[in-house]
Amino acid sequence: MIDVYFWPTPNGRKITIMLEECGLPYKIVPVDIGAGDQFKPEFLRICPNNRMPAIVDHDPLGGGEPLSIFESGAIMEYLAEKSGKFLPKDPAGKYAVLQWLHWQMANLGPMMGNANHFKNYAKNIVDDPAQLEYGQRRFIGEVDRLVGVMDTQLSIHPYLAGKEYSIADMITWPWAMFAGRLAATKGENWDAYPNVKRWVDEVGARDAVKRGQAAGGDLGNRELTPEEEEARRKLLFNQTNETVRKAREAALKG
Ligand SMILES: N[C@@H](CCC(=O)N[C@@H](CS)C(=O)NCC(=O)O)C(=O)O
Repeated sequence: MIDVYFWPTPNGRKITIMLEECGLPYKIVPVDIGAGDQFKPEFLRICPNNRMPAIVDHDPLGGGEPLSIFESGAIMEYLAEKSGKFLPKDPAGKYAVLQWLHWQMANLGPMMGNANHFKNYAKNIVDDPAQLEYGQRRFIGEVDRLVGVMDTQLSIHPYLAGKEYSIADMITWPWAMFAGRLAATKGENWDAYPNVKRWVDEVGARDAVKRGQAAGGDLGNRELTPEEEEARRKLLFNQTNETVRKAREAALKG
């Protein structure tokens, strides 16, 4: 059984989608990131970076003690190796997939996260409209460039790594499905990315993707009070060297 430390966000859903695709049994362990569960000692002992997702495999590849892994890219590689699915074994095929997987981890995910921050959250934090405007221009601009890179690739190939659906598609899809909304000033607009839209729809129509996307969907549904919203903002946007160091040191002592 694999425990998945999870909250229903794009990074969490990468893992439930992959687990559904490869049919490995799993159990969701909720990590309410708005309530501070990512700072609980039991979670920090698994994930030093106080970010979900993470997994603990109680029947790990190679046997032995339960294995814990954090960072969604590493988890996807592990699950592909364990199941023998969605990551070719020949070097050319394998690295065709891994280069796109790392592209998502280092580029699309962080840039979309920052674009979302400046578009939807920063107005409650930043007073200076010029700062807000610059943040939006910088990160939404970079998202536009990255989705353009994807769109060109998907105009040549059905999937990101070529002919075969792989973990590169699964890791990118939960973020890329928001590209039309993030790039548009209002509503949703896919005009600039028709090939990404074709792929978003095609991947989204897979039964396992639907199940992975729906998993844990009842978590995080509750409407927060203004006080809870304020506490959540403080928790998510005020983390420093000192706060994370103290929490992890306490976790390791406990
Ligand atoms: N690079 C990490 C990013 C994970 C990440 O950013 N997770 C967010 C939710 S999507 C989180 O746990 N945030 C908690 C916090 O900001 O304290 C991965 O891909 O696993």
